[in-house]
Amino acid sequence: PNIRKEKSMATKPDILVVVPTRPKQMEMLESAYVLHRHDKADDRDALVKEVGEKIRGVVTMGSKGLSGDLLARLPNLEIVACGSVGYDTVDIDGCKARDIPVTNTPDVLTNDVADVAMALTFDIVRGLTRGERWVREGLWRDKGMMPLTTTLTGKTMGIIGYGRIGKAIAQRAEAFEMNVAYHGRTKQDGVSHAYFGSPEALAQACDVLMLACPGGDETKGLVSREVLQALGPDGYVVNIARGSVIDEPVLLEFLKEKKIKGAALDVFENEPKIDETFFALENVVLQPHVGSGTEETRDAMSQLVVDNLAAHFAGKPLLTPV
Ligand code: 8YV
Repeated sequence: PNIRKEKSMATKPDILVVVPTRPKQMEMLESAYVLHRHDKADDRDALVKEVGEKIRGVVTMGSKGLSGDLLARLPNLEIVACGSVGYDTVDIDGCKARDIPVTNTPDVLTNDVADVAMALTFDIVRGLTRGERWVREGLWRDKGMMPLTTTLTGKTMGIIGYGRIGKAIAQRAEAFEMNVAYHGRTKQDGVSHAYFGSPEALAQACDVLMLACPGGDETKGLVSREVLQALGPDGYVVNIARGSVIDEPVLLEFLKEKKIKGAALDVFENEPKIDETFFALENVVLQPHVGSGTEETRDAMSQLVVDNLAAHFAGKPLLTPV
């Protein structure tokens, strides 16, 4: 029996864990595979040198992804299971060139991310966390009422990136009696919301510019000086996508000089060591990348990592290939 056990152990595929899943799913992975913990290794380079050749799968998330350098050191890699919907940090071109499938986690996080998008919108426009500070810091007591804010009713939300998450945000905005317009690479059929052919045109037409598009090279700096200028001094920007979508130094300049009214941000360049210029600004709401951050949703995202790997090693179709 010992021999049989050893043999079945020996056939377990070797997996490199760049970013772990939730604990329950890590246990599932531990029983099905031989895990090599890149995330925990003191000397990552030595680990990859030692096990790189035998790695058949990578488990990761958007925060770290899979770099081209690391990919090149995994010559027998068969699959990358990314535990987030965004995979802009995975070297997709490198994977494509080697026919290595990549999976992500669409759908399961849509509602939670859209909830945070709407909460951020509500917060920056109605001044919720500002009001919180007003109370806590004794300003209510010492100065009286907080300055009035702005109504959401009847305002227009312009959504850049009209995919699953963008549409779920649109639904929520409508529940707040906002108008909705969108910009994406193409005008979508069967959609009642107004389409704008450029980010500038959308920014010009809306009060709240909502970013819900993928990150990566294609959308880098999409929200440029011109777009923020078009949004104007009464406009707000809300970002639940990726920090890279906004030209951040320009955004900071516009916030400092009040050339836009405010920004509510769940994502930044250089997370978690974000530009500390943000800390001193009154006209921002800042969140530590929590869009999908509920236990239920993170479990579901982790389960997709487990299920996609299982499908791959069973020779079955992947559940959520990118
Ligand atoms: C993750 C996300 O928390 O799914 C995504 O694309 O941004 C988040 O759900 C993030 O990628 C953590 O690494």
